[in-house]
Amino acid sequence: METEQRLRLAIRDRRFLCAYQPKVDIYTHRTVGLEVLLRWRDEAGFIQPPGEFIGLAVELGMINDISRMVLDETVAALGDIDAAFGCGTSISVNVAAKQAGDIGFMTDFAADLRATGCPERFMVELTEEAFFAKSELQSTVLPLLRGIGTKVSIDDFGVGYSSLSALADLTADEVKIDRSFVTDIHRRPRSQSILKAIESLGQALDMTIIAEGLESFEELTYLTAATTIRHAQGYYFSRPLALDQFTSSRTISY
Ligand code: G
Ligand code: G
Ligand code: MN
Ligand code: NA
Repeated sequence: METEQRLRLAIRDRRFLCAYQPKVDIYTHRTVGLEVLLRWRDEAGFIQPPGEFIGLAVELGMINDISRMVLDETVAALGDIDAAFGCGTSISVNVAAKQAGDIGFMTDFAADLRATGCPERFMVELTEEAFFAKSELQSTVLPLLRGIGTKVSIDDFGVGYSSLSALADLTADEVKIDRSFVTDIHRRPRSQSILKAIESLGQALDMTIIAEGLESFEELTYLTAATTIRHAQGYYFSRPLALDQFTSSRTISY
């Protein structure tokens, strides 16, 4: 069967599951938030990462249905999330750039967030590309989200289209430093310079800074010794896991 048809059936049958990856305070090792990362359980029972099917879903106009499913699943899991991580844990959901440019969808999505009864617990992760397109995002969507208390994060920062001056125009609560600058940061002076620049900009603009893709103790040590960055996310702390994996001793990552 063609991937398109398989994806259609997967949406119809809701064959998706959410993996959660902690955002961690690197000083206390406390989980401050969770990023929701979608997985597809295919017909053969294999778990497919979103890399390819998200792109296809965007192309085929199916991504908005998927996003609603993600939000539904996450809302249904809030009780378990609170039990595992505490009541204040924020929940980050990814929104593709193309969705962010769809004002109709974003308006509905904001209404769905509000309907959860706790929109202030959610954060929406948008890539630079979404911000770069500007359009009505800045004038309509971001104020809408801000109005209901939902936070906004700039994902994969540093590899997209925005210049540092474009960042100055943005109003976001968090900036996630792309993992390409975090990998081996302790022995890559150029990455260190870029990270420092993002750090001071983030500070000046009052955004929380989070380092993505942290995998090693050496990277962690660099962050604590040489920067003021306090939050990180990556395999060093945890892979994206099903919620029940955080509370059981068996850990199967996907
Ligand atoms: O886990 P990783 O392979 O888990 O994710 C790959 C890409 O898929 C990332 O860029 C991530 O932002 C994106 N992604 C994961 N879940 C979702 C989702 O629910 N919606 C959208 N639009 N993108 C997602
Ligand atoms: O939304 P975003 O594009 O940032 O998606 C995050 C992606 O990064 C997901 O595919 C997730 O599985 C992946 N990821 C999370 N932590 C790590 C890490 O420490 N190393 C690597 N290589 N990938 C990671
Ligand atoms: Mn993300
Ligand atoms: Na990212």
